[in-house]
Amino acid sequence: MPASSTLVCTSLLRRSSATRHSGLKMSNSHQFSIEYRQYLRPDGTLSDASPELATRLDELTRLYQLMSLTRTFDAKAIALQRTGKLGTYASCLGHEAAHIGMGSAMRPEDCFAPMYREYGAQFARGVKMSEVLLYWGGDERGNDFSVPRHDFAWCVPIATQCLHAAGAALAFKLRKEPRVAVCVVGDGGTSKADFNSAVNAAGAWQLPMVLVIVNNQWAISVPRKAQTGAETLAQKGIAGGIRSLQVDGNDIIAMRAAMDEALARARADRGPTLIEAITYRLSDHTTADDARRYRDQAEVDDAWTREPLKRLRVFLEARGVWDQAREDLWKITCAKKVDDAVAEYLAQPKPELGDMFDYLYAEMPVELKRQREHALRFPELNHGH
Ligand SMILES: Cc1ncc(C[n+]2csc(CCOP(=O)(O)OP(=O)(O)O)c2C)c(N)n1
Ligand SMILES: [Mg+2]
Repeated sequence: MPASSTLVCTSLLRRSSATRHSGLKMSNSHQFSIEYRQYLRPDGTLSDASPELATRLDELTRLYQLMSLTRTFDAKAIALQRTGKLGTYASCLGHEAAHIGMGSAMRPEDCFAPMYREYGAQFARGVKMSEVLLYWGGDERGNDFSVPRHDFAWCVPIATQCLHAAGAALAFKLRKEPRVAVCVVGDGGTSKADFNSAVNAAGAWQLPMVLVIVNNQWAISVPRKAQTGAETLAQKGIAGGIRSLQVDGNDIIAMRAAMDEALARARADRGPTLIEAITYRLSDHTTADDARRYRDQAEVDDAWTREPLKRLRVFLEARGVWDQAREDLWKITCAKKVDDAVAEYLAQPKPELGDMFDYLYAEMPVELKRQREHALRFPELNHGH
């Protein structure tokens, strides 16, 4: 990675001057730099010294198509929720580059530990759109992805997936398998002990792990600034001895290149990486939220000027590999793929009512047995999605 292609931000936290502490031995341990990478600017132009990926127009077109498909899926999922066909749904609007940069860089044998809105990463890995819909429709079988079988299920308890990923990475290391565990956590999630424990484990054992913080500026209604006194979220990795950097999470080229590099290092047993992907949650937190109650529309409008799809489209059009006709055709393809997924989801037979009791305990506790019998006495509960 050419150093000239990066903007280097330096955070210097100095201890008070040595002269005022004469007699005390001072150390310089608080000095560090956080690198920030952006190649594809919001206006679709490319900075100098961009990585080789910027010349791979076929691959970038494929990534654009996947980002666009994910956005079509997202809009449809919200419409399904609004019309009573999904229970609730966490939108990924605005996160497409961060998510697809992650998922597309991974090898099938790597292991992904998602939270709850990284569909783009999962689609890149083969998870089906109908499986995502099934899960948000309240059916846990959606979590049992047909591919990849070894990825973790969605993890709503904030940041716990970081520990799962650290465990998987430790297993890969002990077995000497050239595989990497990738976990994703939100800006809010970095305030949790689970995240910090995972950072500690990854640093102490130099695990083959990539931790991606998707900093979308909000944890439901809590803004990034209220989450932590730390100037960057990336620096939380430095405390654990992990190579850490910031990336423009709306720049697919920077995101993917940073992932490629981090995965290659981890695979070669050269240690973990923490990537803080800076993006913005353009949607409500979930369909159960109304973000207008706590954030200004002006902030959202401003964030739209940096969103990830438009800049990539402008970039591809400027190189003659994309145009309005291709866009129109692709939109039709996306609508068809999403409609097919919705049909597949709606056609799924419901699980048996007893299933929600049956797989928790080897021996069912008496109270649960009683509840199960009670529920089965009302079979009408078992109708319809
Ligand atoms: C342990 C735990 N505490 C609280 C919650 C409720 N909760 C759900 S999402 C969320 C905010 C997460 O914000 P962030 O980590 O920034 O991720 P984002 O939703 O923005 O992607 C919270 C507090 C939870 N799911 N789990
Ligand atoms: Mg967040």
